[in-house]
Amino acid sequence: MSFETISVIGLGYIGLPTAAVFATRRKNVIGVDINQHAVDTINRGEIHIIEPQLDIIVCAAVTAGYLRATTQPEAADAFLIAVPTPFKADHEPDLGYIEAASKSIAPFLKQGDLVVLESTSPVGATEQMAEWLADARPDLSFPMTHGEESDIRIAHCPERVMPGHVLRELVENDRIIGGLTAKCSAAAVQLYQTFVEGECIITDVRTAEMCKLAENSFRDVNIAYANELSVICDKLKINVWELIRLANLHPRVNILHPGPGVGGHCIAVDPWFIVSQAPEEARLIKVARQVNDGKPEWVVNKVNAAVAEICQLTGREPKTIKIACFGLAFKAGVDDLRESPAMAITLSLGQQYPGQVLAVEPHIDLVPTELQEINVPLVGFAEAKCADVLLVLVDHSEFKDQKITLGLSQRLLDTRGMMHALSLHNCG
Ligand code: SAJ
Repeated sequence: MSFETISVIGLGYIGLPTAAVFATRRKNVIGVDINQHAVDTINRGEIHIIEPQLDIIVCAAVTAGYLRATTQPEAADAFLIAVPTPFKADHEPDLGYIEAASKSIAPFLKQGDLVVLESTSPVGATEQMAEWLADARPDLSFPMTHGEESDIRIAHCPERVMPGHVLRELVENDRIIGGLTAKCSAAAVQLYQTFVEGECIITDVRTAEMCKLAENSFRDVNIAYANELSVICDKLKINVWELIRLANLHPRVNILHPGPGVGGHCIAVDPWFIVSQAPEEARLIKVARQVNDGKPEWVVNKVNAAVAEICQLTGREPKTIKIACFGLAFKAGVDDLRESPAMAITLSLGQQYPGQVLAVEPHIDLVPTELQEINVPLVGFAEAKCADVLLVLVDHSEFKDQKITLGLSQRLLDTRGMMHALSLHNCG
């Protein structure tokens, strides 16, 4: 089996780095995306997302002719599907992008091809994908009906890389590979061994799907514990950062960091896939989601209390109070605003205090449309630090070295605990 031409469907935060890494191993990579802007940008050797080092390897791969992007799928030896799996309004998983991607590649499948689902998916999604492909190609045989003798091999190999460290983790992390049959798994292992230096560990397809969901839910539950602790500490007038530092001196305790909530397209989403499939059983997982989802509102209430306090102290009207939000991204060091609690909080404050909210986001040049619509400008650190309420939402390294001397009527609300030495009012 040899995979000389590899097609990656979905050129986002996972698909593009994966395509580029295959290209650096001199594979012919066809990247497919429905977004014409992304395709054009990549074909110029540039990137449409921020990820350290990615610009360099995409540029090199495109210039050397190993990576090419297109909006229309083409024939390949292996297809990797790396499209989003969001949830619908009721938290039910939305497999619409996987369905569309499957149907778009189906006409190009030929005997011996491998199709790998990389997108984080609810249990059963890979089997569903195989059904969509089989329905579209009755002339080919699939593992569900033909087992090891099938024309097409199908596997799930969830991506597990950390935004900001994608290129290193893609190569170094172990991969969980769940094929529909042993031959499917073996084919997928061979494909990933092109660049993966970690172990490629084989399991069954449903365990592979659940493994990824369990990892992210584990983190969500642990962050929820830190977030709940921060709310309790605020009520009991205890510095949560000091508390966690001390508790973590215990050899078997490792409490994570409280924050303004949990964002990103993974940890805030994936636990719902488990809840939707086991609603009676996934009690802790569901409550953790609710605790983390409730944190932005708690932060907004802390801002309201700070505004009221400043007004009482100075006799000013609430409508004269300026609020500066430090950070919009879902976490430090990235430009990604998806499911960002910092964005949700800034939007909520911008609506409540029209014309009074400023945002600082060193990773973004253009004001996001939602903020533009409610008149929240992007400003520099120097301007923002003169606001009345300084609300730290993201622990970007760019903020860490900045000096702030708070005036008597200024309030610092530091949801990330990064400026707490300066803080007068230090909410967790
Ligand atoms: N967060 C906290 N406190 C913490 C840690 C994180 O509030 O102590 C917040 C972050 O600020 C952010 C959110 O949680 O809003 C998620 O950030 P993260 O750094 O924990 O995770 P992601 O979403 O960037 O990446 C996760 C990773 N999963 C795990 O660590 C188990 C990554 O390995 C996965 O590949 C990725 O999800 C994914 O794609 O599923």
